[in-house]
Amino acid sequence: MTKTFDPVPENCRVPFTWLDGACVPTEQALVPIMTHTLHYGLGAFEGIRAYDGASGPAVFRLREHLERLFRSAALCRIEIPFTLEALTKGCVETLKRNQLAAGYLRPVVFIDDGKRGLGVTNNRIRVAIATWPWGRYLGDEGVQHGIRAQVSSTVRMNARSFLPKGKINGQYVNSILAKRAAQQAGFDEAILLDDDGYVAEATGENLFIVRDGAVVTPPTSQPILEGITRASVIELARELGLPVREDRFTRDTLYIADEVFLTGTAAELTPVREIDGYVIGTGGRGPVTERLQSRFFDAVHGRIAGRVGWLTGYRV
Ligand code: PPE
Repeated sequence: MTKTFDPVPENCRVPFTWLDGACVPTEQALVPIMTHTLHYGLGAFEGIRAYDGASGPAVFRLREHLERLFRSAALCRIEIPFTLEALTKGCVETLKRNQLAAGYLRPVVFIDDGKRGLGVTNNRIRVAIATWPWGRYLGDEGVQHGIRAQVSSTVRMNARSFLPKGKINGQYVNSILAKRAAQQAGFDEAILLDDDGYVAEATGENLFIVRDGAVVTPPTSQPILEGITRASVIELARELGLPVREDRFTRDTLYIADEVFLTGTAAELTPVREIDGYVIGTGGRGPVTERLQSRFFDAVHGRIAGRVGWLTGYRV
């Protein structure tokens, strides 16, 4: 069987990419083969979405995402050679130059070629901001009716060996191994447990369950990414008067939950309708999930007056 691949990378469909301080034509935004981060994975990145909302295009929680980028880099002992303000401008400029009223932004901080080997300390730190239009990460069908997930035999990396609070490039091997195994087994997504057997998160999403009307998600004391969508959904749920708890729970609790959903910038708010063959609730998008999802989409689209502070508007 011959394998086909798409010869045009998704971000090359936009004309400009920000690299080391300015937008350049995307075909010129290239890196050397011996880029340190390509070989060893030490680097930091973000995923940010812009939506064409009620008052025009706006980036959702840009500041929080860039603050996390700085924290992730600091965890790597990498100093980003730009200020938060410069990267804020860079993100907005990248969207504007590409005339994107909505899209996904991917800032990435990486170590350049220079000295070779693990122990390099003075290689240049580079920063790129790519962007592309990105539809529903787990499919239109997934957002509406839910996806099918597998509890992975791959365990979420622990904080003794890794830095789960950092969005660090190489750490994603953990997620991708789980994701590929799940896909090969015919599932859409993998859910990872932590070392102690408690549910941690999915491969690129935080996880919530709904049980007896309460919304429950693993606490940040577990080895999970402190998701910005997670934090936003917690706030929105409380605003709606729903009881929200950050509590540990095990795999069996997932199977008997009334509802399960995932949150992430890429995945937005996606219901899970089946896990390991167990049908969750009624096997579709549950009522609490639907309420929160619609509230979340209202927030990102600037339809909640009290939440426009989450948005950085721009013009294309
Ligand atoms: N956990 C992990 C491991 C994770 O990678 C993400 C984001 C989240 C939780 C949710 O975080 P937040 O986006 O702040 O709500 N995953 C990004 C990567 C997606 C990709 O395929 O790459 C994202 O959603 O942008």
